[in-house]
Amino acid sequence: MSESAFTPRVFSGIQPTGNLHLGNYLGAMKRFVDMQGQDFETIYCMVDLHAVTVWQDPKDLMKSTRELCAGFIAAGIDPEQSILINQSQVPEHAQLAWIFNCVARMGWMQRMTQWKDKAGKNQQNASLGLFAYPALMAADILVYHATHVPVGEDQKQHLELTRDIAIKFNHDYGVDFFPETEPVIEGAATRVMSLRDGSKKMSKSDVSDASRINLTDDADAIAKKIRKAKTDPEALPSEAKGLEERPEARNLVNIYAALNEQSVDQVLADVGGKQFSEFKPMLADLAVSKLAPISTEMARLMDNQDEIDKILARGSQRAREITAPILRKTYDIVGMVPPVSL
Ligand code: AQP
Repeated sequence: MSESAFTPRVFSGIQPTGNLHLGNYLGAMKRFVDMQGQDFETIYCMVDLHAVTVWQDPKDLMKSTRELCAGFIAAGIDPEQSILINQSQVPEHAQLAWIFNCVARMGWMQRMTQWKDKAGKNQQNASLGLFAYPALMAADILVYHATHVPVGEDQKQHLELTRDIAIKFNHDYGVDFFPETEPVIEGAATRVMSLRDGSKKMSKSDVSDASRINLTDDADAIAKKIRKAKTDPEALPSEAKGLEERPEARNLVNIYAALNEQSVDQVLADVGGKQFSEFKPMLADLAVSKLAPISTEMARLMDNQDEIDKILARGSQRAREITAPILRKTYDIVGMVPPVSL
């Protein structure tokens, strides 16, 4: 089916697993805010059902979900303009995921690099939910007939699988029902790397807090982490190709470019030839000026949790106006008898 048959609609999500970081902000949240202002309906989700594919302390999960909602709003998501939800309040996500569990093939799931990375050598002991994670992600997206999904580079393979599931469902049932969703992986910071190791992605689960800038870090912590970030002894080059073999330098320049909404070439035209002793304070000032207002606003919103809970409840009401008819139509296609009124 041609994409134009579907309402332009953006869906994306973040796991409420704590330690929301600069990679989540630049790779995902900032992109979500950019897309909110364009010609799309925008739906953003705290994917709590995904979070429990690995153990979560219940109290931490609740706090992290509210904190993530506060983070979305502090970063610029307007809960009137966009729909903000936590996944477990919209049951159609999990219901459609079951259908997709029956469409997706074991071999497809076994090829997922995130499954291999997260289950590691102990796959027999990993949860069934962790294995089926990409089918739930496909349901998150397709239960809205979402046409575009902004994500970081690490989610590319899951989005390819989402398209495979849509194509197989449409083919198996002889329908043109689910769209082939487009990933939107754009900008200078689609893969922000650890500040301690330029070969590793900045990640919530890294044991070293110095590896990431958390959105809850204050100005002093941000400046200190950037000052201590791993670099090399060379001055910055004047062109992007001079960064090819320098992962840590490239990462800091990418972060600067993304925060300052410039291209890497524009940044290097200004800072080429400078030593890190000069560039790092510039980056720290920029990061503090962009991130400190977000952490201050998050803290303010977290003081009013009732308001956050109401935003999520209202979001799920609005979401279900979209998801309930799409799920019902899916069940009709599959041949499930609908309930009649008694
Ligand atoms: N380092 C990153 N650079 C750019 N984008 C990133 N994202 C995550 N890390 C980076 C993007 O953030 C969105 C939400 O990610 P998530 O929380 O759903 O899952 P994740 O990718 O598993 O996050 P982490 O930090 O890497 O967690 P752990 O440590 O648990 O594995 C996605 O769009 C993702 O691309």
